Amino acid sequence: MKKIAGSLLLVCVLALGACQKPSVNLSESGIIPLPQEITNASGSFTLTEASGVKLVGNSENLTKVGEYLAENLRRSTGYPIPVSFDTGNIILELGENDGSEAYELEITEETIQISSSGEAGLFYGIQTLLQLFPAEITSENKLSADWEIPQGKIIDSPSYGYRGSMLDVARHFISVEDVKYYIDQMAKYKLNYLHLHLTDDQGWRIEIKSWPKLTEIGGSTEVGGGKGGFYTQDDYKELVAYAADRFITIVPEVDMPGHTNSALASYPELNPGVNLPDGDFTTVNKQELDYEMPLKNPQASELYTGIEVGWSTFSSRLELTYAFVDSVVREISEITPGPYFHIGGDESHVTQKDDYIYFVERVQDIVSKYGKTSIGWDEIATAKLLPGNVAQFWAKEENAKLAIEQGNKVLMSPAVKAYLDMQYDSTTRLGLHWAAYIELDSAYLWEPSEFSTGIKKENILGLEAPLWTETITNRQDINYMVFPRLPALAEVSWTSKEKRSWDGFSKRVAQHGKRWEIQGIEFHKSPKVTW
Ligand code: TNX
Repeated sequence: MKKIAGSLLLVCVLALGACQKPSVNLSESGIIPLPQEITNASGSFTLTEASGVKLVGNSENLTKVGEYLAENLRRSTGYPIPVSFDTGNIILELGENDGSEAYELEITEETIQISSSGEAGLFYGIQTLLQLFPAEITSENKLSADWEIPQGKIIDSPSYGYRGSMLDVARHFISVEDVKYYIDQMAKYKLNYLHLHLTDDQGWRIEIKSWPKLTEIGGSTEVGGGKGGFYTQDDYKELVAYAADRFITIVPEVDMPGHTNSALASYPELNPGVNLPDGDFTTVNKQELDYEMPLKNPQASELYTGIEVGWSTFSSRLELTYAFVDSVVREISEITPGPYFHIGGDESHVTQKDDYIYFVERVQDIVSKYGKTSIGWDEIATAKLLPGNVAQFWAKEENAKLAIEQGNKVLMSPAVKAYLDMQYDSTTRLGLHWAAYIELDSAYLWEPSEFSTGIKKENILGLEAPLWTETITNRQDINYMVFPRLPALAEVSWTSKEKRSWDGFSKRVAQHGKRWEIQGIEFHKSPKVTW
């Protein structure tokens, strides 16, 4: 046997590469999320100095999509990889241009062809293709490797339309550069929505031109007392564009009426005040408010750098609150091409129930006036939701069910499965554990449409994995919490339940570990996986 293999090798060497050495099957290449259908064929395709990308079809962004692929191949191979409408052995073929996310990828000895009727589908086909090359393809620097991939065919499409992640840029500010890095990581796993939690008690992170103190004062600190920071509207537009080039839609969140201390610290007049019997005015506990009184002498609250939740609130019966919200929603909506505006609504523990409902209903109207659809944390379903608005299930099943009873959809982010800030186990150096310890197998082993009776597939918009940042301060921390759980959750949202298995995923994720090492990503080496 050894002898035969040896002489085969010799023949191959003599034939200068014309002979195809047996490589791993397409189905063993370690693709995450797992495609719906993989057909193996024998033989392989090899990328060479002469390879190039050929575009077929008609769309504004086709060249950009082709360049994305070429750029990702050039970096590590050092090959020129030209992109043109004339020639090339890697063909990107766009059909109708109907926005489809489904794609087909066919690899023969001579060519690679990715076909889709949507630019997004082509982009996902590209992500699959990049994962087929040896791990070295992910290197930032030129390396030499055998750039060979197995022949075969993949037919693929997503299970859920909304596949997202959230970054809390309020508790600790995250730089434009690091958000772009996160977008790049999300793109590799075919995620398509990035929710930015832009405001919270500890910080206001988005410039509002008509209320400039929000960032000047409210953006000036963060958890632990660091210097905080904020995005100018130009920064935000840059993020929106960077994400769009990777088929990711930004969902901005302004969390209210609770979680609003940074705004209340910036503008005294947003704080409750009251007319005392002696004619003096001061701030008081909201329960004692006379809502009809004009406010005098309101005091700004103090900036906050701790991690308690549920203690701040806007004044629900104060008209100025809605003038404020109107400006904020208008300015952010103007620079947000995506359909959604996230209004927060969680943990408003010091807002009276009727005030909370009144607030949510008025804010939904404002969001709709500016052409956006509201998403809110599951508590918003205690109010009357506008048609099409979405409740993001994080804690309370009964709230998700209230949304469904009203005919609205649910975005699934159950904290016990989808929260990327939960510790893996009691020894994890970062993170919280109020919901659960979430080891990789736990993050992987669930199905959104079976999580709770009463929340069925047709009620679900999709899945989102939030990363809260009370304990997370930099890119290294982010990497440690999201790798390998983000790819696990991406697979839960992309691949249909029948195709998924822990056994298969744990083998594929180990292959990705090698890629992360090449990229310098310090990930959690889950003890459940043989790395
Ligand atoms: C709960 S989840 C919160 C956040 C915290 C998070 C920490 C949600 C809607 N609210 O304010 O950051 O827990 O895990």
